[in-house]
Amino acid sequence: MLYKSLLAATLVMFTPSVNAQEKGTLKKKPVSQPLVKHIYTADPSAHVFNGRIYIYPSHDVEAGVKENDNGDHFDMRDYHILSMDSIGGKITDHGVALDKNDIPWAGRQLWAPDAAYKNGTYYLYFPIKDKQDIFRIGVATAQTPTGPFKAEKEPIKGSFSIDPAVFKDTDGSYYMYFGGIWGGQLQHWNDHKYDPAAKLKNKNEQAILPRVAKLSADMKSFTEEARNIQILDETGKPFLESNNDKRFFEAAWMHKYKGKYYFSYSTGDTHYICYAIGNSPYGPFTYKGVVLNPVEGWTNHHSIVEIKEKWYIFYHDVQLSGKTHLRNVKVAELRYEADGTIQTINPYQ
Ligand code: FUB
Repeated sequence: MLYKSLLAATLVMFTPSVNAQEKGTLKKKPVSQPLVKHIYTADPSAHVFNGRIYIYPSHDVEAGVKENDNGDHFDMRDYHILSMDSIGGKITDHGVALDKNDIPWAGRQLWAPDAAYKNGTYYLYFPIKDKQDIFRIGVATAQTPTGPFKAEKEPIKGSFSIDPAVFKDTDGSYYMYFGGIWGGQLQHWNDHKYDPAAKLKNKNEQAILPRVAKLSADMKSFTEEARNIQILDETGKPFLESNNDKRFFEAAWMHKYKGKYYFSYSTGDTHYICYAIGNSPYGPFTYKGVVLNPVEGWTNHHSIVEIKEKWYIFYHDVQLSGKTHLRNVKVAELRYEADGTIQTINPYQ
């Protein structure tokens, strides 16, 4: 607690190293600057609670782990929550909100989190590998949006893989969207069972689908077995693995705009944030286009949120470090066309 209150002071901005633009590792001029520079942050899930903007990011660190396709080099150990009054306002780092050593079932790699609020309690949802090295999704609670959060003794029953995104529908129901292929292990989950021998799909097979489950009233369990989310092309066909510039890879997010459900996600190895629109929180969703073009760094991950009648995308790149596992969160305005489609954002000019 003492550590937390000491860190809760408003930030003194300083750069951890010479930034990537100065080093020449950023190829083009970015449209947005890193929101904080004193720590590396990624995968920002933004929410407005009591009129203040809170960002729940991953906290990237240099763990000295060799880079591989499993993402072992993303070896994060805790979360820091950031907040600000308004876009462009002063940012506060609220210190350590949850440490992996305080999660009873945790193994390694604390990846992209999300948060929700219900009836006086804040819920932090997080993926981490368990002691058997299998990704599960956990939940921790606090009485304030910045914690400190207390983790439940076990992961959410029926949860697996990574990147939880919790959406509150206008009828008060909450849904969790999740999943990520490659290092996120989604390819190992078939019929709710983990198959260590399962492989990624071949180019001509149907792409692996993200998952959704409705949350129970206590926000700590699912009311149902996770369902597949269908993402269809404009002719109604599901994507094949070869459609890797449009198929789901990781980083699910859901938002609602003018009564429609917008499911957005990263295409991973082709680095786009795409979106698809549907009429139900369960889908099916029809692919509509690109929200955010590729950023510098391998991963692309985002959240979309309405703040004071404007819409924003929170995302990350590697402007500060030039290294794929040491990212920095950013924000840019997101605009819709009159027909409800989203204008594609170019992160560089
Ligand atoms: O931060 C670790 C992983 O990288 C996230 O879980 C993925 O979405 C990607 O951003």
